[in-house]
Amino acid sequence: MKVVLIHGKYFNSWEALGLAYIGAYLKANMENIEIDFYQGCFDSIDTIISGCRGADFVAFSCTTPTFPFALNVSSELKKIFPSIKTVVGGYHPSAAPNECQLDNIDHVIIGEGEAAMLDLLKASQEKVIMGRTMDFCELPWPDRELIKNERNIQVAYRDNKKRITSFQSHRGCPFMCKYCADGYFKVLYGSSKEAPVRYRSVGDLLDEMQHVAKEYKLDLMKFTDPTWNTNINWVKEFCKEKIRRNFSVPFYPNIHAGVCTEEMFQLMAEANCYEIAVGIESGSQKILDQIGKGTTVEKIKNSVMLAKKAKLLVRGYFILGMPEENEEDLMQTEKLAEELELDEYGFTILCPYPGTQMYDLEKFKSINWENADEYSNDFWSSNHVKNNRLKEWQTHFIQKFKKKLTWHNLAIDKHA
Ligand code: B12
Repeated sequence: MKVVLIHGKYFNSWEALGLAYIGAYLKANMENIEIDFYQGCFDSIDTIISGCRGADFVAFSCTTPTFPFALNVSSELKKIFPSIKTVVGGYHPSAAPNECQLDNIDHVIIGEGEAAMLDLLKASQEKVIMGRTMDFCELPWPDRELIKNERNIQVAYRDNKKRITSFQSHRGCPFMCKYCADGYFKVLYGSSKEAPVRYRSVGDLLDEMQHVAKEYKLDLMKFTDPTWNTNINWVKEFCKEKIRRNFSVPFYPNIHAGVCTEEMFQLMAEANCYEIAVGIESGSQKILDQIGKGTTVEKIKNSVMLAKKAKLLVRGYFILGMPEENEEDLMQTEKLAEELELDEYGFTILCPYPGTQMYDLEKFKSINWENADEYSNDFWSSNHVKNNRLKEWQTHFIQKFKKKLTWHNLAIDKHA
């Protein structure tokens, strides 16, 4: 059987880790399977289509912005190879399965894709398939050769002068943030809102990291986990084991400010954590409470102070335009941003992607999601602040923190 896995077209220094897991799982559990991989930001549509010749299944990994690409390629494919079965999976199909049941899509998979893909290849004829949660002990390491990880590392090197790639340390998120598809609705887990958090064993994760760091000569390791420190004991165990192994390649995780201690940051620094990224979102306690962030302004201040004390670099992300946000809340965000004196700043405007509590199918029917995002968002307004005013605020923040912007905000600034 021939299967082709396709990752969307999106500027990308991040590898298609989800497809690398699926590819590895299929190879481990099926005999006589040939798997190819293409990624829209590196491979032309012609290359992808000719690579699909002879395929039984062509499966696309889709976020909302990359779903139109999948639709386009599958329509082209069906014209040339009508017998190929097309499959979509990932966050967009999981969040909006009904909107994905279209003419040129044969199967829609909701949730984690490894076991569901295997079932589909072996027998299932269902149009919509519900994936099951996977335990790390049944998952082989992601197949980085299959997904041509070196290409992504080269993009990272071009942009940062560092060879960087990412790892997954756990699945599921215990937080309930309303603006995140992994938070309030937990879209990979159906409507049950139950997302059992599964941690990888520290030993297995570090084995993979050491292997990949050596094989790909990494300078820095990132994590795909939207929040890396959901369990302080796990973090401490990871750091202690990394130190014990004398494994010195630096790492860079996303940190939730509500779950930090001085000891945790000190250990992270000792384990060679290079920088942390913190989703601060807002300086207004009212807004933090409304979005279900699970932390307080005081905890944010304290955690940033402790991280700096441990000599970690701190990047902070802020989201403007939460539903109940008003001018006063935005002023509080500005005050907090100044006070924290971060090393890097990112300022976005809320984007109500499917799977977030702010998504409204009727209201956002005409949005072209390929171009709409939180960095240059032309349509979202809070209940009190109109879109053009939110954009003024974003420009104001960008100007104010000009010397310390993340690359994505810098790119907008250059085009302004
Ligand atoms: C790391 C990350 C990124 C990286 C890129 C990751 C990549 N490889 O492309 C960066 C920082 C660049 C990024 C950018 C963006 N991201 Co992002 N990102 C994430 C994050 C934190 C982790 C994704 C990840 O790698 N997970 C680990 C891998 C192993 O799992 P996975 O990819 O989810 O794959 C599993 C399942 O989804 C499923 N699956 C995936 N593909 C397929 C395909 C098939 C056929 C099947 C059957 C199953 C399947 O099975 C996999 C294995 O179990 C998620 C949130 C999260 N908690 O996961 C948001 C998330 C996916 N991102 C999101 C968004 C919106 C974006 C951006 C649009 C933001 C922006 N404007 O910049 C872009 C779009 C990027 C894109 N490629 O489409 C949203 C998607 C919501 C939606 N409705 O689509 C998420 C859910 C966060 C959120 N805000 O809610 N992102």
